[in-house]
Formats: sequence, structure tokens, C-alpha cells
Amino acid sequence: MNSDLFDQAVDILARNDKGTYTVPTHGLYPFQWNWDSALSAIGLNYINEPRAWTEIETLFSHQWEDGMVPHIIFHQEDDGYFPGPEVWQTGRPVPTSGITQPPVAAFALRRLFNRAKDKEAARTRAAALLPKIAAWHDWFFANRDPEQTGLVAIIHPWESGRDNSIDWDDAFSRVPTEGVGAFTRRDTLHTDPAHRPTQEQYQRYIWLVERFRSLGWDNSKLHEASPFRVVDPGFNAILLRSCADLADMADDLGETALAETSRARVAKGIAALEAHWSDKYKQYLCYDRAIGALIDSPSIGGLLPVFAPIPEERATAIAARLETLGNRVKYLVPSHDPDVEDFDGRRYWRGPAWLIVNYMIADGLARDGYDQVAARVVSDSVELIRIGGFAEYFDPMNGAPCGGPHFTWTAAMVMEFLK
Ligand code: 9WN
Repeated sequence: MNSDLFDQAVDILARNDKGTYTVPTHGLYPFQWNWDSALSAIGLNYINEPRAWTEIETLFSHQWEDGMVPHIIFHQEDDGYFPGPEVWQTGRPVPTSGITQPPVAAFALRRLFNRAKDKEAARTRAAALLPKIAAWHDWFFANRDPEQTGLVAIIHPWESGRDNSIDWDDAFSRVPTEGVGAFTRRDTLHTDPAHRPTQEQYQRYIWLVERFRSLGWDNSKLHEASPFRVVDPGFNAILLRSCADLADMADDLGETALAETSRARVAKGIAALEAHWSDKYKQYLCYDRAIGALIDSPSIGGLLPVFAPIPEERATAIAARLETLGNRVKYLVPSHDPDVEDFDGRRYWRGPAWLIVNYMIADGLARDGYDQVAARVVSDSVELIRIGGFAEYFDPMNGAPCGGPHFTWTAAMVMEFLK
């Protein structure tokens, strides 16, 4: 039975493979996405080791000169997705978006590096990628943490990867909709509109894109110019875990100065995360940097820090919180606390469970010895696939599959869960 699931996952990766990159799923997302690719490479590695490395190399071959790695690479024309290159207008030789996504690449690369059968090839390829990933991390701290707090802000909800989270509602309401021209969405042609963000949210997404475009995509200006500036503990946990993994690889490759800089960032960031801890919810919260206040909203963004080397006391509390959440949903991990009024088990990041987040949470829990709750997250994830197939995301109350089908990173995570 499990080998059937593994074989199905292999088929999905093959189906979505465009040779040097994968698409998340045909139709709904016909280009390369940043964190999808990084996590999918871990699955590709089971099938073809060199191909897995290529996935990450392709992503970094579209890195901007300032160090940013864009969230979408528009390798081929396709009018099945909105907003396409004509909206972003970033002026890149191969068109890209102008914002970024959770920097999980160093973590993924570390996995490939550790598991490599061809150690020599892995060392050569890692040595070439390391400075590029380091430049991306440098870019984050220079452009998204101008006051050197140790934590970076996102300036567009799409950067978080959790596009319509309840976390953003208040901060996002400060983004205007006035002046945004008419546009035709494509996402709702491919999938149920009840599973997607609202039209008003799309207007605000596009308002921000137009604002950044009017500033020539100059990253030295965008943080201050954005009315939306949020410090997401989940996003930062991914960055800090990646900094730690980058440091380990740098040590292995004799790059001691890089290892030291990266480890210093981990220490500073983890210390700064303490200000995000909520005793009320027993988890971390987002911080609205534009108004200087924590966001009273218990989402998965505040549980994901267990992926990073947080203090033991915090990890223990998060493990306990996941256990109580497990009594309130059928399948862990809901992307939002189900007791919150705005929770919606089918609408994208406002409640559904996502296997990629489950994977990162289970990884951190297992590393820190919370084996029982880690095992529950893994078995719930596999069960979701068994009943609903390799969907984009799932209703945590009843397991209903939602969003797009045949999803690349879902397949990659299943391979990891089954291994
Ligand atoms: C915008 C590709 C991406 C994921 C994101 C997910 C969704 C895009 C969209 O799909 O976002 O980037 O158009 O809805 O929220 O996490 O990377 O799978």
C-alpha cells in the first residue's frame, strides 16, 4: 500500500517535470515557484540525484543582481496564470516576479548534500551554490531588516507563502484598493473559488505589485514604501533554520567565515523571536512592523518556529499545543486555530492543512525528541493522501482535498513521510 503511494508520488514528480525545473501543478501554476522547487528537490532526489540539484540550480540562475531570489520564474509564456510577467514588469531577461518567498533552499540543499551518493559531485555543486544562497540571506538582512533587529519582514502576503492567512487581515486592510485597474483572475477558472482568496484580497495584492513596480523594483526602497510590513515567525524560522544549515555546509566545505556569520544570525534571530512569544496562546505571533504591534492571531506561522533551533521551553510548549490542536481537528496541522471565528477549513491558508508545513513541523519536533506528536503529524499527513490524493491542501476537519490536484511538493513530502 505504501509502495503504491510512493509510486504515485514518483509519477506526479515526472508529470510536473519540465526538464530543469518543476511546476507545482499544471494549469493552476504553470511556472517555477521558489519554495515549491526547493522542497520538491528533496523528492526528486529519490528518483534522480543530479536532477534534484538542477532544480535548485535553475532557481538560483534567476537570482537578481542584488541577491534576491524571486518567487516565480516565468520560464515559458502561459496565460493560464494571473498575474503574469506583463503585470510584474521586472525587466529580467527571463521574466520573474519582483518579490521573494520563504528561503528554504539552504535547508533543502543540506538534505541533498547529506544524502548524496556521489559525494564529490555534491561538494562541487554545493560549493557553487553556497555563495548564491549566502547572497540571498545577505539580501534579506540588508533589505528586510533595515534596523538590524535580527528578524526580517515580508512586504507582500505572497512572500509568506501563506497568501490569505487570517494573520494578514488587519495589516492588509491598510493596503488600498483604489486605482487598481480591472483584471481577470485565472485561479478561479482552475479551482473552486470558495477555496481561494477573495476578489478584494486580489485587488490589494495587485495594488502592492503596482506600488513596487512604480519604484522600479528597487529593493532599497520597497520595505519603507510598503504599507504592509509584517514579521512572520514562521518565515523567519525557515530563514534561521536555513542559516543554520548553510553554516553546517560551510563548515564541511571549509568556509569558516561564512559559517560564523550564519551562526551569529541564528543566535540573534532566535533571541529576537522571544518578543513574539504569546503566553496566552502558547505559541509565537506575527508582528505588524508598520504600526509596531503584535498581531493577535494564532496561526501555523507561530508553530513553525519549532523547525528552527528555538529554546527547549518553547519547543515543549509548541509540542503540547499541537497535541491540544490534535483534539480539535481530525487531521493535523490546521493552518489556523479552529476556534477562531474566521477559521475556514477549505479556504487556502485560513484553516486547511498543508503537507509542506506538516513536514517542517514534524522535522523540528523529531529533532527535538517530541516523537509522539511528530508521529501523529506524519501519520495524519499520509492518511490525508490516502483518502484524498495528492492535493494542494486539505480540510483538517474531514480530510477533503482542496485546491489543485497532482501537486509536486505534496508528492515530494509524501516520499519523505514514507521513507
Ligand atoms: C502565489 C505555488 C504557490 C505556493 C504558495 C501558495 C500559492 C500563489 C498563488 O501557490 O501561491 O504565489 O497564486 O496562489 O500560497 O505558497 O508557493 O504552489
